[in-house]
Amino acid sequence: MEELNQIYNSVLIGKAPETKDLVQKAVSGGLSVGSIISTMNSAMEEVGQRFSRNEIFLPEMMVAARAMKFGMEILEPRIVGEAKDTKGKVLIGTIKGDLHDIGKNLVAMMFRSAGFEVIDIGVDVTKERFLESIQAETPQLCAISALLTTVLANLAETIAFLKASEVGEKCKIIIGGAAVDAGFAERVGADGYSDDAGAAVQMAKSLVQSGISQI
Ligand code: B12
Repeated sequence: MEELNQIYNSVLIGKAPETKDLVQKAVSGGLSVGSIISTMNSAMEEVGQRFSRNEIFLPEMMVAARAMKFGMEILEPRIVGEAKDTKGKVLIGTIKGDLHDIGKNLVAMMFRSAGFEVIDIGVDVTKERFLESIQAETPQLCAISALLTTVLANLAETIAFLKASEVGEKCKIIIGGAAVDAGFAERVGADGYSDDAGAAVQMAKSLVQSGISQI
């Protein structure tokens, strides 16, 4: 599909205003939000691979991220819409040492669109801040994003810290992001893992329905 190819290339080379225009045209022309997001995700995947092969460097990765964010600005109101009822409350953040937030923001949008109340506490979040925020906000779920392998120790430590705390029994922890997988999630005692924002919402719904009480 020509429009999707154009969006892919525009994100890949980091043309932010052009990406915004192309995404606007694509949605006006009836293309699905899901197909546009997965196209932009594929472009970011390719950006990551080129970065690993030293074909591009940090500035190129930054402009590509900015382009995807511009595209997401058009999609956000279409994803989030008007939630009619509350399915539960989710607190979300990216783990300490990690500044990646595109995936976290996408997961937050999907939760909002499914009727969850979302408290986004940002990036580079310490275990103490996770705990304080959970105590203050009393969510049923805490969602943690991690894209760098260098932050996996922080993530494991944070999960152990929260599980050993007074919120441990009451607030379930789900994790995701390029640095983690289901095996890691199980080893560190997370209650759930997903590699995809849509599937994360389904998992969250079943965790909430399985009778987790609010703190
Ligand atoms: C964009 C990007 C950046 C941008 C981030 C901009 C931003 N505001 O987020 C910038 C340029 C700043 C950046 C910086 C760096 N980056 Co970077 N970055 C990427 C890149 C290309 C894309 C990430 C992205 O946004 N993808 C699109 C989103 C939608 O996908 P996603 O985040 O994976 O999220 C989806 C799922 O994972 C899941 N998900 C995500 N979070 C959660 C949470 C929960 C609870 C759940 C259930 C699901 C879930 O749902 C999302 C939607 O489906 C990746 C490559 C990659 N393949 O991931 C590298 C990558 C993550 N970066 C990498 C590196 C090395 C760095 C730097 C260290 C580079 C440097 N030398 O400085 C710095 C680190 C800065 C820091 N301290 O965080 C490496 C990490 C390698 C590793 N093994 O650790 C990668 C993998 C690139 C590579 N192949 O080498 N980066």
